[in-house]
Amino acid sequence: MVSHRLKHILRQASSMCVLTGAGISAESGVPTFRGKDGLWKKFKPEELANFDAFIRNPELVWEWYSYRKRLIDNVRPGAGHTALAELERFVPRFTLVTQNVDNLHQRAGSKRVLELHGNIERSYCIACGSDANEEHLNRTEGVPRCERCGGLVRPAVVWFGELLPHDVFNEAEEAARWCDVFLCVGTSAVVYPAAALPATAKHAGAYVVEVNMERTDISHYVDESLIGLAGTILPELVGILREEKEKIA
Ligand code: BJW
Ligand code: ZN
Repeated sequence: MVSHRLKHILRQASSMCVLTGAGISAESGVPTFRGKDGLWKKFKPEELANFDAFIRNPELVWEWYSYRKRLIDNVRPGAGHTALAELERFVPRFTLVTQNVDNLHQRAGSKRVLELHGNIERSYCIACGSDANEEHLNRTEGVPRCERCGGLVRPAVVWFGELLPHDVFNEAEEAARWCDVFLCVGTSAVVYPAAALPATAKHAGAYVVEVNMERTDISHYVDESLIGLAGTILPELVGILREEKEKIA
């Protein structure tokens, strides 16, 4: 249930920043990381999601990413992704920031997406830095090698202990600092520095709303926690703005 206060704030908002996490893609069938059915229940992040693990066992790491790439190829964006793509058209200054690597926001039609943790559909060579050709990659069994120099190719995602793309994070921080409303959707908000963005927004005076199936580490300081599915709540929020737009037109 969306409060009268939030409806009013949404209608007044001229700038909005949205941070998404794995929960928004869960309804499409992409597993989350934490929680009872999360990826980290079956797989160990220290064996799969850091650079040392990749150097130690690139076969294992690539097996895991190839499996996830195939899974993502076979799912569709959900109602939450579609709602955010529509929101981008309604709010004058709108910034979508995602921790997800699954490309589903873009596939749903979002034009500008700040990807904090990279994108599983891209890969690059750790020796010469050149981007890998995805077609070549998809034809390769096992560990892909660079077509230019023979170096090891890795997925273009951000692992633990690695820096986030500097310009992308700066832009996200700026948007958090300047927005009227900050929405935090489907993230456990435990992985930094992404998890600091809602606090940045709050300190700068934004109205911070979280959309999640359960309470999280940030629930104690947000202005509102909307507990439920992203695919149900986000279309409701967009509906409020659509109504407003139709009234004006
Ligand atoms: C729904 C729903 C539905 C479900 N509707 N909701 C100690 C303290 C503080 C920080 C650190 C520390 N030790 C180390 C650090 C730094 C570390 C960190 O934060 N670690 C913490 C875990 C402790 N961070 C880093 O290392 C980052 N880099 C960095 O800090 O650089 C500086 C540095 C350099 C050198 C040394 C130290 C620091 C990089 C972080 C990279 C994260 N990478 C991953 C993997 C990406 C690639 C891949 O996909 O394979 O990113 S980890 C994984 O977690 C992935 C996600 O983007 C990220 C966040 O997860 P997310 O999206 O929140 O998912 P879940 O599963 O956690 O939550 C899902 C939520 O959805 C739940 O709340 C559900 O309830 C909800 N939900 N269905 C609505 N339908
Ligand atoms: Zn190379």
